[in-house]
Amino acid sequence: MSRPGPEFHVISLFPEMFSPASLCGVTGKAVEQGLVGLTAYQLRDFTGGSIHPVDDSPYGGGPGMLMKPEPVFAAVEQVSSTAPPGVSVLLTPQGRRFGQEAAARLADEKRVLLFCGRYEGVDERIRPLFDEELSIGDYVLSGGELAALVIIDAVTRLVPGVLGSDESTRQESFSDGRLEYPQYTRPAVFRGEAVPDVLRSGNHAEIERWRREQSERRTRARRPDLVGVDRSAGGDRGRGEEPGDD
Ligand code: 6GU
Repeated sequence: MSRPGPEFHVISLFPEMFSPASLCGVTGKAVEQGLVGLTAYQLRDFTGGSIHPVDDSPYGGGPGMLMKPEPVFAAVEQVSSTAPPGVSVLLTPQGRRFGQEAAARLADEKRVLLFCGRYEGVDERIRPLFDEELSIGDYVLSGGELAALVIIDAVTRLVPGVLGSDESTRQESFSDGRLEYPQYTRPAVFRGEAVPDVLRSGNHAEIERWRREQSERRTRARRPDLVGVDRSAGGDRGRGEEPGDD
């Protein structure tokens, strides 16, 4: 029987960066239980000899080094030919922004190949090798490795059986485009701050109504882009009081 989630195949100059994902936390457990696969390959192993470099200077001049096409083609072609069919992704700050929707889409694949760009970029001729290009946000990382780890984590959480049923229900709340409501545990009063009475009332209908309203309010204040409201109306930097908070 095939596994419920994808096989991740990552090609990188730093494959050792992926060991923690195989060993720790939610992704580690998913790998251990065979719910997803995770294999990291050293790009240098595809150069056909130790003296062959993986990078070179750009034609036309300019700063930095680029990843050469030959080892990238060799690696992607070999991994694709042995792994089940699926999608291949180039990780680059120029890619489309990765989000929960892309995570859900990748979770349905049998195989996800992630190629981690390094140096100042890649030779343009490698782009057509990939089905898509993804970025995790508008900032520059030193390489695609951390982006690959983010994607592996977000996708793995969506694979059936990876999370307990409580946690998967909670996860779904981000998929409906709302931020989570405020939560509290004991003590009932901490440094003078009390837990809202409604949460201790035992009235489940009221609790649910309060949570929905808080969720809505918080989303409008912090992420107006998620509710289709003009961003400039906000000004909250992510941990201030929501308007109307008491
Ligand atoms: Cl996928 N790669 C790099 N180098 N930087 C990034 C990124 C990817 N996503 C956001 N910044």
